[in-house]
Amino acid sequence: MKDSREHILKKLLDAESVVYFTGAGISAESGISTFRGAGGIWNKLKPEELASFDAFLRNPDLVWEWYQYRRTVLKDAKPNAAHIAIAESEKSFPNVDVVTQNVDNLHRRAGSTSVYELHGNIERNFCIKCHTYYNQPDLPFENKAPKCECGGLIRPDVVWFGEYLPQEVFEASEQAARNCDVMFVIGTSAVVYPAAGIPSMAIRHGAYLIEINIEPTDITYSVNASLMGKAGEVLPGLLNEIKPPKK
Ligand code: BV8
Ligand code: ZN
Repeated sequence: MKDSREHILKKLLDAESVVYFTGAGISAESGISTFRGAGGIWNKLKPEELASFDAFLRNPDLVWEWYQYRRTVLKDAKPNAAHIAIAESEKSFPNVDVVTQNVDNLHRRAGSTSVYELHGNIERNFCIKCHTYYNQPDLPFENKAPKCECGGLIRPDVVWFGEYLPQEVFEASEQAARNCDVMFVIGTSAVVYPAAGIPSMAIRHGAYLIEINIEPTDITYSVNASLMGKAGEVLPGLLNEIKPPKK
């Protein structure tokens, strides 16, 4: 049995520090496809075939083209009601951090001011030889992996399978998880590590966990409250109930 709505609202009203741990599901209502579950990209492609450095070296143009396709989808995408509710909730809680596995930059575009990107950002690219950065929109949307002046291949600045997460970002995310009173776990299948270990760290340090997903996940059994439904509907509904009164 999970906690009642009244109990959840009480926890939120008392919260000083809130962390939103998000995955691809929070961007689904912005038209960005998820990786797993119904319609997920991994259903058609294998992650190892695309999201790994070996895959990139084996076929740089194929991997580059996949990211270019995702960037064109992103160009027309907008932050949805869930991203916006998170940004606006900075007025409701003294301390708000977003720890995201997403690379789509939608939390920042929604106005969130403290965003930790565990898996990088698709709008940044760098040369694998000299590490010069080439960020969008400087790079034309061509479909062949471009080359740096030094001759090195240019790759997206995202974390692929078998690659380490950015150290300071990961440590800051663990710190936020240890210090928060409430952690939302939104739109993630919670299967990719070490990111998926962040919610368990919050639980070990006494945080109250609220999951929002359209289906149960690996973490559902261990959260305090599991709210089934679309993030863009469930989250604004909940946060509206604790919004500070309009001055
Ligand atoms: C690492 C690239 C240390 C960026 C991604 C062998 C060798 C090395 C490591 C491993 C190995 N075997 C296993 C590992 C560990 C591996 C891992 O965890 N594998 C899993 C799959 C078993 N992890 C790694 O490799 C990590 N690095 O361990 O380094 C190391 C180094 C060297 C040697 C040894 C160890 C790196 C992990 C990062 C991989 N990068 N992508 C990109 O292109 O995006 S993974 C990919 O999955 C994305 O990054 C994504 O962020 C991540 C997690 O997915 P989710 O966000 O959860 O999305 P998903 O589609 O799964 O779920 C969506 C959810 O939303 C669903 O639950 C759905 O129900 C819900 N939903 C849908 N719609 C809605 C909704 N909810 C609410 N509202 C809606 N409307
Ligand atoms: Zn270079």
